Amino acid sequence: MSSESPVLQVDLDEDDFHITVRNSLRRRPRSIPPKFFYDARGSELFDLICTTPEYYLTRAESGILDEFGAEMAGRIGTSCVLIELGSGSAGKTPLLLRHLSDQAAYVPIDICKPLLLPSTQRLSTMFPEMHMHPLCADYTRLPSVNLDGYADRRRVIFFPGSSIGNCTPVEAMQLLRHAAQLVGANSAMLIGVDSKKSPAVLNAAYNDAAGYTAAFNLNLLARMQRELGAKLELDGFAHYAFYNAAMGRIEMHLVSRKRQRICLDDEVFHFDEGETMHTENSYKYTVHEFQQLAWAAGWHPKMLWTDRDGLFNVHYLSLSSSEPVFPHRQGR
Ligand code: AVJ
Repeated sequence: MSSESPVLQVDLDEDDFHITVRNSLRRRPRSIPPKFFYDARGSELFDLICTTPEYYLTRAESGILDEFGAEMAGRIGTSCVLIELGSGSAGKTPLLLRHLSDQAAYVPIDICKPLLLPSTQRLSTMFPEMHMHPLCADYTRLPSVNLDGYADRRRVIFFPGSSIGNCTPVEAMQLLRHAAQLVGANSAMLIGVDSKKSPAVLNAAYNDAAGYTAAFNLNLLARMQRELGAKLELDGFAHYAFYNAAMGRIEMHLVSRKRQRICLDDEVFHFDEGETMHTENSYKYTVHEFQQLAWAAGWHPKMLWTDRDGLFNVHYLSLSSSEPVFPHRQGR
C-alpha cells in the first residue's frame, strides 16, 4: 500500500486449535492438521529448517524463482493481483515481485498473525508503490478475499514451497478446484511442488542434523501447553519422520517414548509406548502426477520450471484453455 502501512485483516477461528486438539486426542489413530505448527515459534522454526543443508526444497525453489522469475511474470501478467497462500515470512516473494509492475497488487494470506504484518511491511519497503493487503486466515478454509477495486486485474494464486503436499491427493484436487472458483475465469496459478526422489534425500530433509525439524514437530506439544494449558511431558515424545514410498509422502509423527497421559481440560488421554500422533504428510509428485491432478481440478498446465538437479518444480496453471503451452525450462 503506497505510503500508508498495510492494514491487517483477520479472519481466524480462535477456538480451532482447542477443539481440533481435543477431538484428535479422542480419536485413534491420532492426527492433527499441520496448519497448527505455525504459531510465532513454529513459523520461526520453519524458517530455520529452510536454512539447513538437508532441506533442499527452499534452495531449489529460490533458485528457480531467481533464474526464471522474469519469465513467470511474463506468463502471469505484470499487473496482476498476486494472492500468496501461506506467505509466512515471504522470503522468496521478492524474486517474483521485482518483475511485476507498480500496478500489481499483492495479497499475502497466512495463519500466523505475528508474522504477517512485519513481513508485509518489509515487502512494502522494498516495493513502495505496490498495493498490499495482508489477510490473516487459514487458507485450507478458503477465506473470501475482497478484491473490489481490482475488477480489471488478472487474479493469480502464488502457492510456493510445496505446501500443497500437506493435502492428500484428493484434498489437493479439492483445494485447487476451490481456488479456481475463488479467483474466477481467466485466472492463473504459480505453484511449487516437490518431486519424488531417493528416500535417502527425502528422509534427510525431514531429519536435519541441527534438530530444527524435531523442534518444529515438538513445538506442537509446547503450543498445547502454552495455549491450552495441556498437562504433558515434552521429553515423553520424540520426533519421527520417514518417507512412505507406497503413499509417496513423508510422514511426521510425535511418538510416545513410554506409557503416559496427556491432560486437557478435565479429560485424560492415554498413550502406550510407541503410540503416535500423526502431525504432517508431505506428498511428493512427479511432473505427470501433478499435471493430472491439476487437470482433474479444472486447471490447464501451461508451463513448468525445474531446477538443474530436478529436485523441485514450479508449475504455471491457467484457467483459460486457449492460452498457448510453453516448453519446459530447466535451470543451469
Ligand atoms: C511447508 C508443508 C512445504 O512439508 O516440507 C518442513 C513443512 N515440515 N519440514 C514440508 C515442513 C517439516 C513443509 N511445507
